Amino acid sequence: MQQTTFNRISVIGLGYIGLPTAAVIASRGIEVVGVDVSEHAVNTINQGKIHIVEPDLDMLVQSAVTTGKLRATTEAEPADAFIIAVPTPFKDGFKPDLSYIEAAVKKVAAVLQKGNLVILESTSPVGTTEKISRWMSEVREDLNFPHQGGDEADILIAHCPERVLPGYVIQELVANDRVIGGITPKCAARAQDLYKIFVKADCLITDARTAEMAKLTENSFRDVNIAFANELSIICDRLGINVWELIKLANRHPRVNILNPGAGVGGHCVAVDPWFIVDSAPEQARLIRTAREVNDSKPEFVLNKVRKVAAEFKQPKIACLGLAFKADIDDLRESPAVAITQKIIEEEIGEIMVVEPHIKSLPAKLNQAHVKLTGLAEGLEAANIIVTLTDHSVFKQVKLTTLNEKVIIDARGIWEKE
Ligand code: SAJ
Repeated sequence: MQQTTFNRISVIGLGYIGLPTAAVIASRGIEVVGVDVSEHAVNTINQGKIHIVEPDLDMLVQSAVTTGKLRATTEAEPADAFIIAVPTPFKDGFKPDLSYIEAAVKKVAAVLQKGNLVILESTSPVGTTEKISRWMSEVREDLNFPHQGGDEADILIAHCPERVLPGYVIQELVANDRVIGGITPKCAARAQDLYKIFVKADCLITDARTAEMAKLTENSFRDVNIAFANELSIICDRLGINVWELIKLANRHPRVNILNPGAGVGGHCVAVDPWFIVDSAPEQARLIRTAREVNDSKPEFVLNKVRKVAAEFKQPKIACLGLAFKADIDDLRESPAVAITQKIIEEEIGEIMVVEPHIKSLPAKLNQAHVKLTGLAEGLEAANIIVTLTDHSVFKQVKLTTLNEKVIIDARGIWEKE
């Protein structure tokens, strides 16, 4: 018989998506068991603390752990529903790496009971949710899965991609619409019951393949639009036009809304997910592939500017402003700003001041004798070349007029926009 309530929900993967989701569900009074392979993460969470940076998450986790509604462990335990939120990076040749999902699925399969719901939240190539059904059936021949039994299956499986913006996760988890794709309609309906526990917006039902493609489409849409802005910036550089002024003017058209050029596209999402579409339909995904290539070429374009300008100085002193992959966060993962700074360091283009107000020490690969992590004022003062790589709010407060006599390579348009 179909259950109507969830007494215990397990979240597999306690990272940027899994931990906030676990804490929000626990805050609704449901028992949540979080599972992670990292003992450090598990121990930190069980002390009511967090191992990642996300506004308001610390308070939420602390209260969920204190009230006994959330606990973490390294081994899967039985539950009514399982939410899988593990990473899906790509491997060589931009091929999706599903090994984290497969490992999580096999762990969950071992503790499954009739009537359980399994939800995949990780961004995944089309067909992954059906793969999960097959992987689970290999481990549990005693149970019937949706790819075998359809709506009569013992286990229900759905894909509900996360789509929250880092830095706003807690509010977007509750406020964003959700796309819920079931392998069967019954799978989708059951997953919808779960999301209604904490989502205030619409929970839109579809099939699993469409839900998988919807998530990849959202991030590819963003990537293609950023690529358009980045390509414009390269064209304008060649034609001697200020791209920021150009975009401001073009955006005054009622149906034009161009995004911001930058130092490249970073993070684990927008720079990765479009490759999953390219991998599934290499012949057809021409625009999506080209957009990836345009965005990935932008760091080299910025570097070339630095090399050219530095060659004109006897003693180049370069202030690199920002390491994070985007504004006002401390996340350096897959950051074009880090890649550019690292190249400047490796090529020993000059003395280097790194200004990144969100970190306390330099990552090992940037920590060299001719490199210093400095405060903003100190870095600006000492430099003869300033390169803006991340558009942190604090950088925007600096007045361009105070930087007279310095050469500025403003990859993020912080001051160009003035
Ligand atoms: N960027 C630009 N110019 C812009 C906007 C962004 O260069 O105009 C750069 C950023 O600096 C950054 C990269 O793009 O390096 C990605 O930043 P982002 O803010 O576009 O996206 P993410 O990776 O933080 O989060 C995205 C979001 N997806 C969309 O907005 C369609 C988020 O909703 C997803 O949940 C997230 O990916 C994810 O986890 O997939």
